Amino acid sequence: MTTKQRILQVGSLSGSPSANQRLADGYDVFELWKHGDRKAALAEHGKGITALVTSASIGANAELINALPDLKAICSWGVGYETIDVQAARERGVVVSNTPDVLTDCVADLAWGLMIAGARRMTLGDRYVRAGRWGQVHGSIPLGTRVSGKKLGIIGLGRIGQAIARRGDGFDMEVRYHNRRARTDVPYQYEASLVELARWTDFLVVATVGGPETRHLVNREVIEALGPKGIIVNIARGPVIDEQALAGALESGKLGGAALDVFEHEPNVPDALKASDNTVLLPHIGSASYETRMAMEDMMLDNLQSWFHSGKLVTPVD
Ligand code: 8YV
Repeated sequence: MTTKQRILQVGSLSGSPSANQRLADGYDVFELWKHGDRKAALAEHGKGITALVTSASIGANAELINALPDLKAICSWGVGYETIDVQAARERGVVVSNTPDVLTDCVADLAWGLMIAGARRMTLGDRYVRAGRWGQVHGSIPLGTRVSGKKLGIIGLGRIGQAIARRGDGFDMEVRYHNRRARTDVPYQYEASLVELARWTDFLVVATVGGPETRHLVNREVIEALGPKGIIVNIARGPVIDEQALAGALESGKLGGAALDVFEHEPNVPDALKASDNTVLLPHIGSASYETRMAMEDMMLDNLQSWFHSGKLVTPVD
């Protein structure tokens, strides 16, 4: 009989089809989230644990990393890793993996779904039909705005930003982007100024990484440059947009609309965004298709297995 390797799982991966079960089947899992006093639990059980599993939303801070004296690897389920203190891990010689590529298409698809839903008022129309208002009142919902042939501005032209841009071809859209630096491997025009990109575009899609360096990158000035006819889409991270400024601009009519999958303080969504007819609001479901969540799960488990077998991760970050 082979003894199972011991790992620490920070939180339940309930958004994954079978990750919790596969981890429990393959490993001796210490389930940290089931312990009320996390500090005491780590002090008692932390020694000897060499690998931990977490997710983009659950993360792993420096306190956790440093409470595990034998930790060597962090395997995360999710592509974003701003919630993992990679610097603290690096200082301790701990390697970190994420799940890139496998969710790119689903997140890009959702960005387009949001863009079209926002422009064509799809969720407003849905509410109208469900409320039995179709045929009861004169007229219909207010006219939306055309998507095909319009201008598409993308913030962050990484893997997901590029997948969003490629889909713009099918809609005859001109694409420009803002990024930390201009890319030499894409056919789209770079805008060094985010305000200028917002002023130029019809749809502004946020696809950048999260974390302190992009917090409130989309501020009041950017939002007002996008203007009363512009629509902002966010499939990246909530804090990239100043949510208060966004709500204020929607209320005062200085911004046309917002279609959002992510929020500053998830799962809390400001009442002003919920009250607006010009918003589309989703509960952070960019990667939430069965196929993609399964592929993320496979990749996280592959990293864990590879690290135990060879000391190497399959998809290390950086
Ligand atoms: C995850 C995500 O569903 O991968 C990411 O970075 O934001 C989503 O795909 C979720 O955050 C996992 O915790």
